[in-house]
Amino acid sequence: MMAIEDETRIFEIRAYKKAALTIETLQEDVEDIYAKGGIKALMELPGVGKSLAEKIEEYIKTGRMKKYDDYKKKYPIDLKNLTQIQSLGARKAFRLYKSLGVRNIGDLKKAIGKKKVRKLKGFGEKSESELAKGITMLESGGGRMLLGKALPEAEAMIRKIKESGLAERAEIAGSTRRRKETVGDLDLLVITKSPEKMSTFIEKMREVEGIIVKGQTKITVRLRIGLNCDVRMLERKSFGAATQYFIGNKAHNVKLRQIAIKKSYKLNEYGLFNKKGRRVAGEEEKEIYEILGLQYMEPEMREDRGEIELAVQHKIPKLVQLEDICGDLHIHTTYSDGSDTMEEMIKAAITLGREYIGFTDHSKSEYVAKGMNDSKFRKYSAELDSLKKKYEGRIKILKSAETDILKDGRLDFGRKILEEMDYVLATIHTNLNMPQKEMTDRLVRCIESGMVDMIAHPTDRLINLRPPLNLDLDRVFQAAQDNGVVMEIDSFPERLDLGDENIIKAREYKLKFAIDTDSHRTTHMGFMRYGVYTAKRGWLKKEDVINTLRFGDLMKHFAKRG
Ligand code: DGT
Ligand code: CA
Ligand code: CA
Repeated sequence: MMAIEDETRIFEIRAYKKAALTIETLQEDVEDIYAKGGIKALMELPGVGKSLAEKIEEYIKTGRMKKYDDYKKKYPIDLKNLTQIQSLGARKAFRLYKSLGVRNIGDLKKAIGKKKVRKLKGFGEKSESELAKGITMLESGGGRMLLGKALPEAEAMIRKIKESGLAERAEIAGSTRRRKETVGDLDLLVITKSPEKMSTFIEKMREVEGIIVKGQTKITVRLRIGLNCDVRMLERKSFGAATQYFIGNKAHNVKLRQIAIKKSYKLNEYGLFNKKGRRVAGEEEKEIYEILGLQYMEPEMREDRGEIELAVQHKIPKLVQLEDICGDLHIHTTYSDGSDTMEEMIKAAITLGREYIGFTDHSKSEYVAKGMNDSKFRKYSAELDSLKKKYEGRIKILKSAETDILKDGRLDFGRKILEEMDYVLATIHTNLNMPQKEMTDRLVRCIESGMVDMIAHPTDRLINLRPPLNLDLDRVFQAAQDNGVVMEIDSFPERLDLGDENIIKAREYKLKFAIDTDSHRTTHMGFMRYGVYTAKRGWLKKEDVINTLRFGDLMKHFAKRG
C-alpha cells in the first residue's frame, strides 16, 4: 500500500521488507523475544529500528497496527490475494481499483467477464486474457499449499508437541511426509497417555485458528496459515501401523492390504493381525513391511507407481540423500537479482558444509532480473577470480551464468564469455507462449549446440501460478541424453522443476540431473532438501545426480565436455 501511494518512498518500503524477512526467518517466535527482552530485544533484530520495533510492540500488545489500519481504510483492496495472480502487481491492482472498483478476485473476474479490463489504459486485450489465465491457475491449485510452506509449519508444531511433555512420540504423516510438492492438509500422529490434555494443548497452540472437529483421539483444527490439520492420538502398540496407514498414499495402502489378505493377515491402522486375531506387528512401521515379505521403502516412494512390485522382488533402489550433496550449482548474487553479495553467499555455503558453489547470475536479456551485459560479466568474473583465491582451501568456487536461451535457441552470451565459464547453465525466461513445436525446437537447438552443460528449471512452471512451457519433453530428454546435457531439479519450493513426474519420465533416458537451490539470498540455500525430496520421489540414486560428485570428479565431468 505504501508503494501504491508513493513510489519514491522506496527506502522506507525496503526497510519494512527487510524487517519482515528478519521476523519471518527467526528461529524463535517474535512474541517470545519481546516477552523476554521487551522493545530493546526487538531493536537488536537485524533491520529493526526504533520505529519498527514500536509497531511490532503495538501489534503484539493489541493485535492491530494503526498505520496498517489507516492504510486499509484508504485502500480497501484485497492486495494479498490479488497480487497472487501472476502478472498482477500492487500498482496495477490499484489502477483496477481506481478505475473499475475492483477490490478482490471476485470483482476482477466480473470485470474481465464484462470485457472492461481491456479498455483500460495500459492493459489491453492481451493483458486481460493473461489475468484471466492467472486466476484460473490460482484457483485450479484447489487450495493445496506448497510443501515449502506446509512442512516447516508441521515441523514447528511437532517440536512444540514434543516439548509439551504430553507426548512420548510425534511424527508427520500424510502427503507432507511423502514430501509431495503440494499438500491438502497436515496429518500429525502423537503417542500420548492423556489425549484430552493433548487436545487442549493443540487447541491453544499459536498456530491454531480454531477447532473444526474434536473427538476422543482425533482433533481437526484450522491453522492460521490457511490449512487444516488432523492430529491423531495413539497408543504405542499401534503407532507403527498408524504411521504406515496415514503416510499413505491411499492406493499404496490398498495394494499393501491386498498382499496382507493373500497371506492370511489383516492389516489396518491399528496393526497387522494373524488369522487368530493376534497382533503380529504394529509398534514399528518397518515390521509390517518385513512380515509381509516386502523390502522397506522411504515414504517418498509410496505413490503406487510400481514401488510395491519392486519391494516384492527386494529391488528398491538406494535413493539419493541430502548428505550426498556436495555443492550447489545455481546461485544468484547482487550482480543480478540476488539480495546478498558473492561473499555472503560463499560464507553461507561454507557454514552448510558445501564443498563447492557455482555462481550463476542472469544474462542481459533477463532485464527484469537486472541481468549482466558483457562488461558487467567482466567485473563479475574478476571478482569471482579473486574470491576463488581468497577462499582457497575452504570452498571451491565455480564460474557460470544463468544464460538466457533466445527465441531461436542461441544463447545470450557470445562464445568468448561462455568459454570463460566453468560450465554453462542455460534457461528459457522470455517468450514463454510459443507453440509446442517451436518451443521444443528452441530448447533442443540449444541442447544440441554443444555450448551448454545444464538446463535450469527446464519447464519454467511455477506451482499454482504458471503452467509449464509447452514442450515435447521426450524430444528434450532424448536430445539431452544424446548431448550429455544435465537437467536441473530446481529446489525452490514454487518451482520444483523438474518435478517428480517429469523426473520419472526422464529416467527412461540416460540422463544426469543436478539438484540446485537457485538461491537469491543466503537463507534460500536451505531449500536444497526440497530438491532432494523431489529427486527421491522420482526414484533417483546418488549416481544420477552430478552434484553428489566430489569437486575433482565434477571438474572431470565438465572437462570431458570441453
Ligand atoms: P492430501 O492431504 O490431499 O495432500 O493427501 P494425503 O495423502 O495426506 O491424504 P489424507 O490427508 O486424506 O489422508 C492421509 C493418509 O491416510 C492417506 O495418504 C492414506 C490414508 N487414508 C486416508 N483415507 C484412506 C482410505 O480410505 N483408505 C486407505 N487405505 N487409506 C486412507
Ligand atoms: Ca493430508
Ligand atoms: Ca488428513
